[in-house]
Amino acid sequence: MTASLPPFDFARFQSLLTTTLIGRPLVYRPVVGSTMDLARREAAEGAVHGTAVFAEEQTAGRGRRGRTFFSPAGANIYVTFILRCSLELHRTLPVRVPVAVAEALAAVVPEAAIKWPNDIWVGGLKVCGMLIDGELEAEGPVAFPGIGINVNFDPSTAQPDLQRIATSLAAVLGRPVDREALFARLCNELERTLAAPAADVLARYRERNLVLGRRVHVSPVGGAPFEALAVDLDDAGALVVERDSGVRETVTAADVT
Ligand code: BT5
Repeated sequence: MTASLPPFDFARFQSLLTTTLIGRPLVYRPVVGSTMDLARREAAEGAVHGTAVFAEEQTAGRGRRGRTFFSPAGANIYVTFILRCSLELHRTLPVRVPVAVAEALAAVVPEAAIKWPNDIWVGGLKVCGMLIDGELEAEGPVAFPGIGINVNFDPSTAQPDLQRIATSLAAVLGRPVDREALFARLCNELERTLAAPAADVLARYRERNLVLGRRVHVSPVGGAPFEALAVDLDDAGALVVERDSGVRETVTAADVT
């Protein structure tokens, strides 16, 4: 399968990139363990703000809480950005990154929506997962948003436990998707969203989310699971929920399994 894949079209990607910083430079690898680890190494060696670490395939792609993110070759997108940003901006990345990704994907599949805290779903199936790591280096804070998008390869066709969980954009559309154009759009959206006022980004999140106004199941680490109504989102990406008793509380991504 790998041999027949078209190679990454750098010229096309670059011609569609309108950013000044995000996606410049692009560190490209055919195969890595995880782009999260390679991005950390690149940052430790001085990689500039905006660098994108991109792989065709990951042999140890990861999700939250030690879970695996299945990352086969197949013209998908597995990328970690290196963002040298203030702690203030870093705090809001759990809102900014999903908004940028969802808007980029929605240009291809309009129904793409954010499933709090870190997925993009289409028709009840996951097409994208995100993970945001951080590090305090001597030169300042660095954030590592990692984004995995099933663009042309549907992982559920190769991984039986992802059936009824995952799909790809191409499977939804019934045709191949221009991955380089999508990736350039993602970089462009990310640059725009990082610069936008927090209130605007929150409004965009609310427009494109699958959770607000719905009942959610919360499984706090070390606490009893409960059901509640998701009523709002704060600017750091925590979910405000209302229990049946009327009591409101804030739930973070760490509180859900
Ligand atoms: C995530 O975790 O969804 C975060 C995924 C982040 C992946 C990117 S790829 C680039 C960068 N490098 C990395 O190593 N990671 C980042 P979580 O919410 O924990 O979801 C993990 C769960 O999603 C798994 O337990 C599966 O149920 C499901 N899953 C695994 N692979 C998938 C895939 N390719 N597509 C959709 N769902 C998947």
